[in-house]
Amino acid sequence: MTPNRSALEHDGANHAAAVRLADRLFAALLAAPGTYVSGSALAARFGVSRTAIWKAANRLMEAGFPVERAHRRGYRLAEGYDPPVGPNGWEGLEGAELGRAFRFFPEVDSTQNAARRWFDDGAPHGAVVLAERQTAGRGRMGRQWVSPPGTGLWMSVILTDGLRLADVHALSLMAGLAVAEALEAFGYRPGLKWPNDVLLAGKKVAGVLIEGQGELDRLYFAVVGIGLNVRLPEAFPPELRTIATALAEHGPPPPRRKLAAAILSALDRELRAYRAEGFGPLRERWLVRAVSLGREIAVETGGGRIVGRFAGLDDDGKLLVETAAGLRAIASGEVRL
Ligand code: BT5
Repeated sequence: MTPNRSALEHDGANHAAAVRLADRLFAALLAAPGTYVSGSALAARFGVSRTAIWKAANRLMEAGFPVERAHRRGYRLAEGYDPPVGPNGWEGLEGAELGRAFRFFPEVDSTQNAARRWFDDGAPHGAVVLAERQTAGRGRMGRQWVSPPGTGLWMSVILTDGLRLADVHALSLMAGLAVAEALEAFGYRPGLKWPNDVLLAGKKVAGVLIEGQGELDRLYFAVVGIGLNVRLPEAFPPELRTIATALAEHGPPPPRRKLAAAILSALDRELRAYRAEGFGPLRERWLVRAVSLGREIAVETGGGRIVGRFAGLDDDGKLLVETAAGLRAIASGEVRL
C-alpha cells in the first residue's frame, strides 16, 4: 500500500467516524425529546471524549440541525423540532405492510441510495428510509432534488413483494396519488401532474422517483422515493421559487410524522387495491385530481414533442394524448401544461 493511499484511507475513516458519531448523537437526542442530555453521559455512552461530542454537535449545527447546547446541562434538540418519525415508528399504521421497519438518517447522500444499500443488506418489504437532509437528493433523469434539513419529508419505501416490471408506471402514479390523498386528509387541495408531480395552486409541492431492478415478469425490488416540501427553505434557489411551493405556504403544516404516516397508509391501501383489482379503480381516483385533463398539453418525449388533448390514462398508467394523427399512449416524458 502506498503512503498516499493509506493517508487517504485514514482521512476517509476519520471522516466516516465523525459522521457516524454525529448520527448517533442525533439519534440519542431524538430519543429524549425536550430534555438535555449531558455531554459526559453522551461521551460515556459512545466511548468517546466530551470534545468528540462537542465536535459532533458542532457538525450537526453547522449542517442546519436544531441542536441546542446549554452550559452545565448538555445538549438537546430544539423544542419545536418536528421529527419525521417517532422513536417507535408511526401511529396509525397498524396492519399496514409499509413502515414497520425504518431508518432515519440526519444526513445521507440520497434516501434512494440508502434504501438500495439496505435492500442489499436484507431490508424487509415495506421498509422506509428517511433523512433530515440529503446531500445528493435526486429527481428523474439525473436531475437534482433540493433537500435541506428541517424543511421537508425525504423518504424512500422499499418494495420487494408481488410486483412486475410492468407495474412501475402504475407505482409511480400510486405514489403521487398517495401523497395527494394524504394532503387532502389535512385539508389541502392538491392536483396531480403526470407522471409524478403533486401540485398546490399550480406549483410543485412533491415529487416521486421510482427506481428498481427486475426482469420482465418479476421485480426484485422497487424503491419509491417521495420528496414533499413542508416548509419553504430559505436557501431555496430563486429559480425554484417560481415553480415550487411548500405546505407552509398554504396554511400551518401538520407534524411531519403525521404526514409520513398518512402517505404510507394511503400507499399501503393503494398497493393492496392494485394487487386485487389492477390499475382500473385507481385510474379514476388519479384522474379526478389531474390538472389539465381534457385540455391541450405538450409532452417532451425521447422521440420528440407531442402536442394534443390530454385524454386520460391507459390500463398501465401511460398518458393518453389525442393528437391530430390519432391517440398516442406515452410511457415517459415531461408534460408542459
Ligand atoms: C422528481 O423528479 O420530482 C422526483 C423527486 C424525488 C425526491 C425524493 S426525496 C426522497 C428520495 N431520495 C431522493 O434522492 N429522491 C427521492 P423530477 O420530476 O425530475 O423533478 C426534478 C425537478 O424538480 C428539478 O429539476 C427542479 O426543477 C425541481 N426541484 C428540485 N428540488 C425541488 C424541491 N425541493 N421542490 C420542488 N421542486 C424541486
